[in-house]
Amino acid sequence: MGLFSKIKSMFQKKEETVEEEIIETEVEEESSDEEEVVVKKEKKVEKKKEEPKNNNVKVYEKGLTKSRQGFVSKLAELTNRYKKVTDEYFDELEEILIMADIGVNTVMEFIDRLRDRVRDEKLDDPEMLKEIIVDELFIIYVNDSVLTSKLTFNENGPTAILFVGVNGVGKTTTIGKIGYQLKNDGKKVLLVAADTFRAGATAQLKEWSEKIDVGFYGKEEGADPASVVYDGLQMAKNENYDVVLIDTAGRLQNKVNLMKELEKMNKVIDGQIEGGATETLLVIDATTGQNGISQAKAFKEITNITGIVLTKLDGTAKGGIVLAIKETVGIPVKYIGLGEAKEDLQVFDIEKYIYGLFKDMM
Ligand SMILES: Nc1nc2c(ncn2[C@@H]2O[C@H](COP(=O)(O)OP(=O)(O)O)[C@@H](O)[C@H]2O)c(=O)[nH]1
Ligand SMILES: [Mg+2]
Repeated sequence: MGLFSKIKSMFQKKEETVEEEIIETEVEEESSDEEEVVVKKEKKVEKKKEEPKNNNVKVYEKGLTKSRQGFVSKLAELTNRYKKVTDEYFDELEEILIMADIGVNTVMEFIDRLRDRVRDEKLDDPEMLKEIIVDELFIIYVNDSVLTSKLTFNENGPTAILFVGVNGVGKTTTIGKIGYQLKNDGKKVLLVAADTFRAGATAQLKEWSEKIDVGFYGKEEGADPASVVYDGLQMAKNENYDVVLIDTAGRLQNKVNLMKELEKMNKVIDGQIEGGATETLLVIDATTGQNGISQAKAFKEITNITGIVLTKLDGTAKGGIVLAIKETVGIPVKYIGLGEAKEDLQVFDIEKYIYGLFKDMM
């Protein structure tokens, strides 16, 4: 059995158990028309979202709908159209994967590997290739690296987590969402507004702190970000906060300045907390595709990134970008954003992701 089949049977078993619990609705559903079924299924997802700890696969399914409908349906269509695996088949497959923003180099390497397998295993039926394609995409992601979605926490004293990324990618929103999850995990959370550059950024973070009911520290617009971090950490220590989430301004246009600014903030954190910031999370907007990959490369050059948050996956067919990031940047995706609300953030799970992306294909 291939990897995908394993993942599929894993999650479909789970789905069965969930459905058993709501057997009454299930009966009603069977007698109603298709539209009603869709509505009811959506309600189930909503219900799950109220419990952020419940990392249900349905959230992945829903959030990856656009990606699935995009390139996965194209893959299925390709398979139906070709009776035999030919050079033209590979050319078309290559194009579909590039369109899904998997990244040209990744796709080339992937196609080479696929060609080798087709030759070695004497496969010529596109139907059999479908599962191998999924397996190989999975292998690209896992590629003998340790897959750590978990955040590292500081054992003694507050944990500081820096959020970096260009304007508009979803940093502030992500801080709100992560703050919400951490708070639900029983941690005392402080949001620190070190994006003093953009007008309204501080107010926006404050709003989030009120929405999720956690602490907040900020200064006036134009204040020195490092001084905001300093005072924020003082507050965190005095008031026994567990986690400090620090919002920053990601002005990549001026790389040298940004590098200096981040260095200065890190120095302040190092001086206040032994071991410094345990995480620097880079936030990337999935809808920007290859542009997001370039941002990741640029940020990697100027500071030590420990993980990536990929936002707005709900609004794009470019779900393949997760694989491209791992391949080209080598930094694990730790969270994915699947909407604008406080619940719309998931710890990244490659198995659920693959399932959400390909579930209609087999
Ligand atoms: N659909 C969707 N929108 C998002 C997501 N994350 C953030 N946004 C939206 O993206 C916009 C910019 O977010 P913001 O947090 O202000 O970005 P920042 O400039 O990096 O701090 C806002 O309208 C957010 O609601 C997501 O996962 N999905
Ligand atoms: Mg912001």
